Amino acid sequence: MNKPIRIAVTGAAGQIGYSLLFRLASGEVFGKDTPVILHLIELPQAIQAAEGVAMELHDCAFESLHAVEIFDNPTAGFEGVHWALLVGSSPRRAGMLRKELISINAPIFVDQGKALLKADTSIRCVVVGNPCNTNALIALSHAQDIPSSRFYAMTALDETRAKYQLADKAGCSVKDVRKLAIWGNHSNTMVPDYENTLINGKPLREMIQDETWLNKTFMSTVQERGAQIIQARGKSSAASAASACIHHLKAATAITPADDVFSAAVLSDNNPYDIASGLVFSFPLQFDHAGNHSIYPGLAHSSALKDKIRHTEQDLLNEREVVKDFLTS
Ligand code: NAX
Repeated sequence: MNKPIRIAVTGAAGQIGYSLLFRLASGEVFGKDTPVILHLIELPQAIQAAEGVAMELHDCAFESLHAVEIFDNPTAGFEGVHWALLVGSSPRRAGMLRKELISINAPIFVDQGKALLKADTSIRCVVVGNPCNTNALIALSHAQDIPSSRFYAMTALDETRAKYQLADKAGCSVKDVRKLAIWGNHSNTMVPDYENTLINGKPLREMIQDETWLNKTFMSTVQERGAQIIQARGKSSAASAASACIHHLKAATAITPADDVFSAAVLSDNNPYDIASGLVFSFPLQFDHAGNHSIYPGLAHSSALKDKIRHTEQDLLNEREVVKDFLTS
């Protein structure tokens, strides 16, 4: 047996938590020989629901699930953890502006950033709770002893949404779609980069020549997918978001193939694409054997796509302005 791995999940009794925890417990990510200890972190009023989730986790009798511990605060909940998955956040209510949502969530991520200092020295953190890029920026700014390169905001769901659309249009398998980068904010300004995507190792445009579909239908389908799902299901994406989080963990713990990239939002300092510093911005990444990432360099863009990337950069600059009082200098 390997050494146990402790994984904290905030918002453990929420929709995404309900899909994510079972897949973490199953051994799917870290292997069946790695015991998993889950830290379920919830608000005090949702602890009873978290206890119900814990019962169900035990009832699955997963061989790799070593223990489930429940916490009503991040300071105790993050103690000794190797991965922190920050899923919980305050939801957007009817009539609430995005700016208000950002301000309500900011203090949560100040506290969680500070609490992460209790984690294992190897801690890596994935922020899922929205607005995830800006929440990650706040958390990393308050966890200054932890290298900022260990913080990601999740854009893997945007990547898998885009991958499916392109595979469906090209009539190929999703595994044939490679080098699909997601740029910027996990909001409807995010840019799925079809210009650099490969299908079966060839430029995508050799397979898909329908420019109107690419520029309009594809782009808006991916950017608006979250809203479409809410409209159809009456609830936001949950199983697909949990699946994307699993996908992120697998990608971040394996060497990225040379002909592929994996997208996640990371601190933009010293990036090779002239994006402003001090943002948590989604880039195409490659991971090495030690779990360190580098931003994949040298991708070229048309002026139309460059404009879209500038627009999502501005979106993040605006969000940063809203939370400037919650950032450490
Ligand atoms: P739910 O409302 O079902 O669950 C959220 C849970 O978080 C609740 O149980 C709540 O009690 C808990 N919570 C709230 N504040 C907390 C805190 N300070 N500490 C611990 N727990 C806390 O939401 P769910 O559908 O699970 O979505 C969670 C977050 O993921 C939302 O912010 C949502 O917008 C975001 N998403 C992010 C995605 C991404 O790709 N990055 C996609 C899916 C999703 O929209």
